[in-house]
Amino acid sequence: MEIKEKLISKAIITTYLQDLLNYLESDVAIVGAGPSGLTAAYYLAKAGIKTVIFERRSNPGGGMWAGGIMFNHVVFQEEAKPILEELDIRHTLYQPGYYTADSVEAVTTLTMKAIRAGAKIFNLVTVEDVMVREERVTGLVLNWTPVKMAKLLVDPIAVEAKYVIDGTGHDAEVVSILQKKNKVKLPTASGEIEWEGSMWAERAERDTVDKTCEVYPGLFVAGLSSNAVFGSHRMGPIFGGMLLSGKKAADMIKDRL
Ligand code: 48F
Repeated sequence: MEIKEKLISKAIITTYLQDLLNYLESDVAIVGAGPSGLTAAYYLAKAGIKTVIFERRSNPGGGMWAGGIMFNHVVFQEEAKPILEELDIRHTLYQPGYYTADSVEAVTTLTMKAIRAGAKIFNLVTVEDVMVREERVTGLVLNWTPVKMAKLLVDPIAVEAKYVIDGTGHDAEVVSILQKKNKVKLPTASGEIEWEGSMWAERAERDTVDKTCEVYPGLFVAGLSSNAVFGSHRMGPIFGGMLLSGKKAADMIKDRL
C-alpha cells in the first residue's frame, strides 16, 4: 500500500476539528485530567452525560504517575476499594484498610476507562479564563499550552458547558481565575480561597470528599482543588480521596442534570 503523508495530515486535521467542533458545547467540562477529574469523567460519561476534559500537559494522570518520591506505587484506603474494583485497577492488601496499586497501572486504567465510557480528553490545552453570565459559570476559555509557555500573544477560544469541574489540584486554577477576575464570594470562611495547609493525610482525605461541592453556580471543585479552596491539608501519595471526590462531583452533577 502506498502511504501519502498528505493523507496522514488530512486524517488528523479533519478528525481533530470534528472533535473540537463537537465539544464547543458539552454538559460537563472538567479542567485537569488528574485522578479526581478522570474519575468524575468516568462516572459522568458512564451515565450518558456529554463530558470533556481539558488537560494542560500532554499526558493525563496529574500527580498520580510518580507515587511517592518517584517510588511508583500509590496507596488507597478501604473506602476507595469499590471504585478500584469497578475500574478494575488491581490492588494488593498491605495492612487492614491500606491497599497498594502500581501508579502507572492506576493512571492508565483510569484514563482508558474514562475515555471508553465516552469522555473526551483534549490534552495540551490550558484553561486560562472562565465565562460568567448572570452570576453563573457558563464555559471555559482555552489556549494551547505551548502558547502559554512561550508567552505568545495569541487570543484564546471559548467553549460552553452546563457545569464545570475544577480538578486542577493544588492551585485550584479555575476558582482562582473566577475569584480574581469576577470578585465573587465563595462559600468558605473568608469568602475567598483559603489555600491548602501542611500535610495531614487523615484530615485531608476526609475533607477532599466532604468539601467537594458547587462553589459557585455552575462550578464544582473536586480533588485537591477542594482542599485548596476550603483551606484543608495536603495528603501526599494516598489517592482514595481523589477517586471518591471525583465520584461525588459526578453524582452531584448527575442529580442536577
Ligand atoms: O494535581 P492533580 O493530580 O489533581 P487531583 O486530581 O489529584 C491530586 C493528586 O494527584 C496529588 C495528591 C493526592 O494524593 O497529593 O497531588 O486533585 O491533577 C491536576 C491536573 O490539572 C492540570 C494539571 O496539568 C494536572 O494534570 N491542570 C492544572 N491547571 C490547569 C490544568 C489548567 N489551567 N488548564 C488545564 N489543565
